[in-house]
Amino acid sequence: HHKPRVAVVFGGRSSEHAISVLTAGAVLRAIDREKYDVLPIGITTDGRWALTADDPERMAIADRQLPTVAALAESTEGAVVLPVDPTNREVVYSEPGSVPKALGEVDVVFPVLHGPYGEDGTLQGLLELSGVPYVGSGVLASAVGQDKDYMKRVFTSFGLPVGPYEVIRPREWESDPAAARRKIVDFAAEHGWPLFVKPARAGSSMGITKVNDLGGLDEAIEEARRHDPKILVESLLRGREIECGVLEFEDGPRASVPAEIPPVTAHDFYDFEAKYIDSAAGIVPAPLTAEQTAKVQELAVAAFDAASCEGLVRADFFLQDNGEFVINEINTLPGFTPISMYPRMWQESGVSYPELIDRLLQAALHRSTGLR
Ligand code: G1L
Repeated sequence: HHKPRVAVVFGGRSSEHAISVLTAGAVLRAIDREKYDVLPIGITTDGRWALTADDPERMAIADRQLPTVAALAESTEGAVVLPVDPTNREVVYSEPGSVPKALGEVDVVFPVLHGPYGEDGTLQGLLELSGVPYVGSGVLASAVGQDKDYMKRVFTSFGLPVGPYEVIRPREWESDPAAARRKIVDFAAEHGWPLFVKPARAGSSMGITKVNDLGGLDEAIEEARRHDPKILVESLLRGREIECGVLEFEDGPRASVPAEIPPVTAHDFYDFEAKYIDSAAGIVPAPLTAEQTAKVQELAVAAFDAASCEGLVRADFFLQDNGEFVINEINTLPGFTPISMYPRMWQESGVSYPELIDRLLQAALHRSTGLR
């Protein structure tokens, strides 16, 4: 019996490639090597999979340069290179003209990938078909977590409070933009300006515009549609931004202490960088009453269950001025550097970063493949 082999899959065809490499570096540093063997598998921005060196020191910002899988692969003598595929189960790599070396069987995949082709269910589907267990949510929950339209529909059907929104589907805009515009104007008449126009499926905060009046609407729609032909319109939710982590324990999901994201002054909303890098700005635990804390923890676990999440989720809320929470979204692969909100909330709840990683790996290894 060998130690379980963990393939940490990172990088990928995402604008958040470098964040993924930084996160994978932190994960590689924190995995218990007495307990697990580790295979770092990078995906280049053009989609090639390669075994990279197990060298977390090089997966960091150096000389003001963001790390990339391509740079890691090129500059690691002998360490890489030919395409590997953990879904082959037996990871094999070879150098040109040499006998392939078997690295052994992958027991579990730790996906450190953001957005399309990483956390949207597609990688999860590939791993299901290959019969490889993996950390985190399955196909359905991952896809729901990536689509703000279906996410809200799922929450609503489970009785969770969501804010007002409208959806403009691709054919609606393409066949009758005037009718779509009217739909949004009616929405604004009911809920007020400003509005946020967002791509329905996109990582982070890209393509989102705050629209103050009718004049800015078309450009905001076009901008959102550059990221996704399906768009969402939401009203501005006034209130405090509260987040809560959910982690699967042996006996089921539990909620962390919540955190508060203070209002950002320099930006109009909590943007990409703030979310992944400067999350040290979040206040953990959030200054809430015992009742408010219990309520948001209950809602976070209910959101985890509503979307059929597995392993972990970060649930983001607004605490409105009337004292009611509304759920804004869930994140099935939340920011995961040691200073990101999700690990910080668990740290404050008594679960350290290495223990968090161990729990996620154990949950994945104990999950059976197939329907559950
Ligand atoms: F622990 C998990 F579930 F495996 C995990 C893996 C990756 C949690 C969160 C993340 N996050 C990311 O990979 C990130 C893309 C948000 C950083 Cl790129």
